[in-house]
Amino acid sequence: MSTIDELSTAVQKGKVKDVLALLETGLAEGSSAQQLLDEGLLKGMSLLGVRFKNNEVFVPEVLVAARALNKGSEFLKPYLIASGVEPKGRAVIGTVKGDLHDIGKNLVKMMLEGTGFEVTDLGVDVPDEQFLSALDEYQPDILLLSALLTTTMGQLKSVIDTIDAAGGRGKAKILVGGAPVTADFATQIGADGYAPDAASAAELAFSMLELAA
Ligand code: B1M
Repeated sequence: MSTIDELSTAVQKGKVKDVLALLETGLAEGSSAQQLLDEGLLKGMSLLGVRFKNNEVFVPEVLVAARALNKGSEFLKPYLIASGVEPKGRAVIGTVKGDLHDIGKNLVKMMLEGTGFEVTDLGVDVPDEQFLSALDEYQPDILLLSALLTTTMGQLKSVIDTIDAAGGRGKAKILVGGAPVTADFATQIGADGYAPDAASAAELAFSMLELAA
């Protein structure tokens, strides 16, 4: 089995030590950090996701796999992002209320840091009011909202409505994303932008910052 395939298997089994060792081996063999992330770590989680959907594995197994994936992507962080980037803007990110998924959010955060954002992470299951108060507390240029469930997509609108009702609109650009979210949905709920993946979220945030400058 190739190192990348072993990596995918180690994520599915939630073996943190093996994941870290295989990442070192993969880098030493000449694989790129992006390849190890996409074809190893994320592919492993995607395969596990299919088994999760088919009720072949359950929440505890998926949780240990998520932990292994998060540890693995933290390890890859210095290889994925340019070092020594000066902070160019501020961002606040979080997963909306009712939603505990954080792997995608963590990747978006990592990419934002790589493009020179100072990022405050509010975590998961974040109430609308906390996003609202973060606008004054951290004064971000960009507010990023992540939702992974069809049942929590509506919460994106609820956060935007809460900010609008409090007169907070215009304090920061609001970007939304997550697997079930689409560009059309983002427009419908009045978001300022949508990105399908972590790298394009960072690019879009950066271009919004440049436009505002
Ligand atoms: Co959940 N889960 N889960 N889960 N889980 C999904 C999302 C699901 C598709 C699985 C399935 O049934 N096939 C399904 C959702 C179905 C739906 O709504 N249509 C599902 C379900 C149903 C559930 C529960 C309800 C299961 C249950 O309890 N019966 C439950 C809900 C809990 C809750 O949130 N309240 C639940 C729980 C969990 C765990 C806690 C066990 C765990 C999360 C652990 C964690 O995150 N720390 C988990 C996981 C890991 C998954 C899967 C397997 C993997 C998700 C993931 O991290 N993918 C997932 C199945 C799958 O995706 N194949 C599944 C990798 C990650 C990199 O991708 O997050 O999409 P993603 O991020 C992408 C883009 O979406 C984008 O960038 C990233 C890539 O670059 N992106 C943004 C994300 N946020 C962005 C923000 C942006 C821009 C882009 O700008 C602001």
